[in-house]
Amino acid sequence: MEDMHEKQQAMPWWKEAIGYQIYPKSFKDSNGDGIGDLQGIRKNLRYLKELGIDFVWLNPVYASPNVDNGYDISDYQDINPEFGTMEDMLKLIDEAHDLGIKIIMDLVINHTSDQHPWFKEALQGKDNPYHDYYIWADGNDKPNQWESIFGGSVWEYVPAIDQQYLHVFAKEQPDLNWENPNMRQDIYTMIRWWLDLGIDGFRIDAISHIKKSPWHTKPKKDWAYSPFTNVKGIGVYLRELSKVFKEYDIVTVGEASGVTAEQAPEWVGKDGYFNMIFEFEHISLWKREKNDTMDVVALKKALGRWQKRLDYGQGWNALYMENHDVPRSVSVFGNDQPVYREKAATALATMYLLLQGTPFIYQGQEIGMTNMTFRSLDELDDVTAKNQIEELLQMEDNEDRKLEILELMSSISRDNSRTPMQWNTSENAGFTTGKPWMVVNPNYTTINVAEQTQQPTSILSYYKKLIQLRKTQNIFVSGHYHDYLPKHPQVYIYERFLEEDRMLVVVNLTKEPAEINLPTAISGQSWSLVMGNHPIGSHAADPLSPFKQQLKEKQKKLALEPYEALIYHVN
Ligand code: TEU
Ligand code: CA
Repeated sequence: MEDMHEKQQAMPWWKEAIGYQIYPKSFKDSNGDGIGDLQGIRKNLRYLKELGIDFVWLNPVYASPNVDNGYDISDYQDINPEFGTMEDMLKLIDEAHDLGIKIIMDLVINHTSDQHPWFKEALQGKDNPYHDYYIWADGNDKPNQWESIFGGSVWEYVPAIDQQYLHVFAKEQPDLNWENPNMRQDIYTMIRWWLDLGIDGFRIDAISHIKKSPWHTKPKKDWAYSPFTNVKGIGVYLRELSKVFKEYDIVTVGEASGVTAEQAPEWVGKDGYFNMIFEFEHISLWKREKNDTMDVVALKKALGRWQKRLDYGQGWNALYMENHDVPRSVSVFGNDQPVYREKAATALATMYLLLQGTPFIYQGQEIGMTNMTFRSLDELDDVTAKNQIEELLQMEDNEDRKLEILELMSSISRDNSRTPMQWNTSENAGFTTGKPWMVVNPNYTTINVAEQTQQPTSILSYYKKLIQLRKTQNIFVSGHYHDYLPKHPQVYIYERFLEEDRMLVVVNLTKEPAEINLPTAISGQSWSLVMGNHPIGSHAADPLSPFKQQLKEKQKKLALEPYEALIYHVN
């Protein structure tokens, strides 16, 4: 009894949970102004419940001039009127809780908006108490050549006070000075205020950038952002921040670019700064060219490295294939041609959802939404896309050039994942009755929630089944990880095991058929098929060949269809 109690206590809710990321601006508009809003989310909580979601991460909904779609916050304790009111927010939290869904918010504390009252005060000059909330250098000579993540220099000159401030992102996003204890205390007060309102945690934005190197530091050869990414000594601030979090029973997910698997236990181990992080290693492997093939071996290596480094209680991690900063996974890790799309989407789902960690699904991923073919440069909205376009057009500005850029943006832009959620076949995909703030992908007529809800062989139905499988088989939460055939160029094959119990996940990540030689560790036993993506999409009519229902003891080979995914349980 004692033992069981301990066991139960040792399993925090977020290890068994499935997260869902909502980009509020593009999720659902409730009042016809073309902009998604909190009411729109409230109306669709049931949809999330049926999908099997336990908690939602909301991209920023705070007051903001929207230079970077809410990642430039002008008031941390207010809601952007485009999205609704504080009352709507409280209702959303309540209604979600009634359905057993938790809500976590985005916490953007590397920087504020240049419209934040602190920054406006800071601009008054050195004597202002808020001046030191930001990072300054005297005069107009750049102290270094550091490049901003959004392009251009990190320094912006303010003639009125003859000083420059540092911004890692857009110039309208000045970086906060974490060396200032008053600034830190103000941030902690704000954090407690939200947590006292009853939210269930935070996704902490760009947190690996809060510490900067001494000004004279040069970027590493292959990495322009190294002087302000995961800089030595950052742990002092993260430790202090994590103490505030630990006052509450919440989940924290740090966005941690530049953190390596080797360093991960310090970040997400038992006494880590966060419960989990979004690592960048695997996600940066997407293919940038339309007809490129993904490097399966590299992907397995990246995912596997993190799995192994955090296994056996060394830590925990977030699992994800998509978010609002990267193109759609089916387009860049899979294949969005109609013949392959459904298979590829479900293959990717099978691959990552059954790893060790807490899975996140990005809105629309569960129906296999694809990248957008942008038709004119005006259709792009993202601040980084605009900067890039401007830069590219400076080199050469003509119609051919524009077409080239359009094609490039249609494969790499963050806007690919920000097109409105595709609910049904009515106008604007059922996202809005007005004019959508951002182009709707015309493929909504074939890719949408309403139709996939009806179809038992849809991507959406597959996600539901997969989520239920994960929820009913504890081995997927508590089991260890082992992968096989790391050099196989097409197939990801890994096992989750817990004592005598074993589950095997086999996924062909390419559009070619594949064959694997089963290692003796697998062929030493017989296995039965639990689930697969065989009846999904274009191959729906083919019966599953009988030999796939079982892996017989001593079986030597297994053949896979393009993007086929199979899950076996040891007999
Ligand atoms: O993204 C941050 C981000 O992309 C960097 O942390 C990352 O370090 C970079 O790609 C390094 O190469 C977050 C949000 O997700 C994004 O939408 C915001 O635009 C950004 O922060 C600024 O707040
Ligand atoms: Ca609206």
